Amino acid sequence: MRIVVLTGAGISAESGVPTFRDAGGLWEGHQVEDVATPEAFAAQPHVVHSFYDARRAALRDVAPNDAHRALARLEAAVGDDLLVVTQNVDDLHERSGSRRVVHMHGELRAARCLACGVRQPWLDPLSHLPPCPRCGAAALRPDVVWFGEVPYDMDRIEEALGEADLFVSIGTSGAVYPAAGSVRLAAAYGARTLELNLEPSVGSSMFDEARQGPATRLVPAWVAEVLSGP
Ligand code: BV8
Repeated sequence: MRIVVLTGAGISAESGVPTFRDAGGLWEGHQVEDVATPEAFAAQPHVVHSFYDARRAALRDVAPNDAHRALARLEAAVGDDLLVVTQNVDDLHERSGSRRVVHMHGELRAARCLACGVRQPWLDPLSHLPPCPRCGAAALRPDVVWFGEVPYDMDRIEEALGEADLFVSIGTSGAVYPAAGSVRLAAAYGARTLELNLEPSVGSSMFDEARQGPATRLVPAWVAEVLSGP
């Protein structure tokens, strides 16, 4: 059975990573327009850099939770039959042992050079405008996908959705496209669809089944079901 899982901020919430839209979430600290758009970066690069520098540094204080670990267990059991597509820019899927992870909105622990275009792992701050290791230009930006920018790996994601027997959405409000359109695409190609979320998302009604609860309870239970199934 081929499974595609889409995760959002809700899967990292119990690890202590703030979500975007719940009370006290990241967007509350900053207006979306202030930090997650190329226009904001062009107008006030230091505000945007400090927003991402703070989130990159905060990764050192968080750890994967039982939901991330359950997905890594599932991948260990089914291998290439599972693909995790994440909207998250944290590295908790990788740190829990998942190998097959697509970061459609990029990663905090990477930088992209606006001069030579190279994308590279990056763990340090960017706000002091360090030189690009490849070309030397002081032109590095966070390697995340902002509003109005094209998400990464859309071809691979759409191909996987087209071949999926089961699509599971975990911890996302379904507010942002094209990620939020994944359930419709998967269903159109005949996949069964399941939502695991703290509360019904915007698109809950598009799923064959929607379960509510914390990811650290719902995801291990669902993985146990899959691993004990036929
Ligand atoms: C694009 C990276 C063209 C950066 C992010 C008008 C209508 C429709 C669409 C648009 C429109 N105007 C513009 C658009 C397009 C726009 C968009 O969708 N805007 C929205 C706001 C209307 N999209 C874009 O610009 C995208 N690009 O469209 O390009 C294109 C498209 C396709 C092909 C070619 C060209 C790019 C969007 C990417 C933006 N970057 N992040 C960063 O991280 O700073 S978005 C960011 O918010 C996340 O990555 C995620 O995608 C998104 C939503 O966040 P969630 O992960 O869902 O988190 P949220 O807080 O919202 O929800 C958390 C959920 O978890 C909740 O439901 C909660 O109940 C639940 N939860 C909480 N705790 C738990 C839990 N669940 C379980 N357990 C818990 N413990």
